[in-house]
Amino acid sequence: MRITEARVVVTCPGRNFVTLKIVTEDGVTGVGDATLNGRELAVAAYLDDHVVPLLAGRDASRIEDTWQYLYRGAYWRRGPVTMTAIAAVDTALWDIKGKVAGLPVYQLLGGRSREGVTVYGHANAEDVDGVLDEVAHYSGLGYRAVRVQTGVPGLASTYGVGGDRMFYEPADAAVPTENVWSTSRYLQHVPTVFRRVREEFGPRLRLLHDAHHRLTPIEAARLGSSLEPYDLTWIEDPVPAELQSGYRLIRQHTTTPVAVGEVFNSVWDCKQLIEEQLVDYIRATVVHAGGITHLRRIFDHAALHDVRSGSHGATDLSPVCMAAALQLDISIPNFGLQEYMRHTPETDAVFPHTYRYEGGYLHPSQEPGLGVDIDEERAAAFPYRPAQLPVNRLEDGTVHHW
Ligand code: GCO
Ligand code: MG
Repeated sequence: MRITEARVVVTCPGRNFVTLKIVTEDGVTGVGDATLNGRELAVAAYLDDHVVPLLAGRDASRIEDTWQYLYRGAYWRRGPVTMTAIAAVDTALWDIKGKVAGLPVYQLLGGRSREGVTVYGHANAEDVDGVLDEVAHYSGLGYRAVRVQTGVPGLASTYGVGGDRMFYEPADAAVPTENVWSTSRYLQHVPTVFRRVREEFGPRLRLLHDAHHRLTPIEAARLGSSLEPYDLTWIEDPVPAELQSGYRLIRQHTTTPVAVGEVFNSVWDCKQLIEEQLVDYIRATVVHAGGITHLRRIFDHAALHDVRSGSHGATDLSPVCMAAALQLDISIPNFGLQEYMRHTPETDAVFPHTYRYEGGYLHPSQEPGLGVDIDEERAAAFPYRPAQLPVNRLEDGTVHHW
């Protein structure tokens, strides 16, 4: 079954998404997400200029061979742009394989290992009272796990807070917005928030927090130990992901579990953290870590070391990525949690899908393939708009991690 065509669709139904659609000689189509927030056109160009010309005439059934061909064959390996482009091809080929087999992709991955995919939502607000309302809202929707982020007193803006609460979107300007950050204000504030949330909601609700790469290892160790009384499921990205040995120091000081990986692109980025058991959850995604084929490899490696999955699921990952993520989440033995930020109705209309939320779980589509598509006519009505993620500065003006 030969590939006859592959096209890259860039659309902006409220935010930018890049999608690859592959068509076979029998008219079977498959889709893959290729969105890299703030760098969308780099991946679109990589696909258009360097990948699409190689696809025509290839056998669509040879997923592994195509993955190796694009990874090894490029010589210049890894990195977010390359791995996102490979992921899009890989995801689209799994979609095609499922459709040809007449099975949802998770059946090809070994079938269901659980009844549903436990998700966590985002409770974001400027202050503690606001965040208590948001946690109540998610808990009312049936969520069993909630990520809690609030504004920090004395700082004008904070990661994770702002805009529309159900549809948080940080990539908000063509030239990056600048935020101001203070680690000391943050470290003093966060434990007070979780104390209130636990007092209000009791011990059962799972609570999570994202430090978004901003701390040094010893600061992260302090955050972890100050949050121990509130029994968090994880603190996420406590230090910049490049600093893998820094996780050893965090581990020496706290039993608060650690999650990392949304900016990782391959098993090589995860290897040390997994093998030394320096993290508890690995949060790599289908779209940024080489597709279903490679993310499965990462999760299998993690399973050997009792590390669980906790895949990134922000709104900058399209419903195509979510549909693919759920196929893996439902099938792997070491699933942990799946992040779920709702997409806007405009985005849902551009990407019709049949995965569904019910009572704290997402359920993958039962249709052959991934159960998601792109409506190219609707997509064309939303042209690309330049939008970048913010830049962070310390109070004295020094550029810091965002
Ligand atoms: C998360 C992430 C996001 C990222 C965003 C960047 O845990 O959901 O940290 O909020 O900032 O996906 O593109
Ligand atoms: Mg995060």
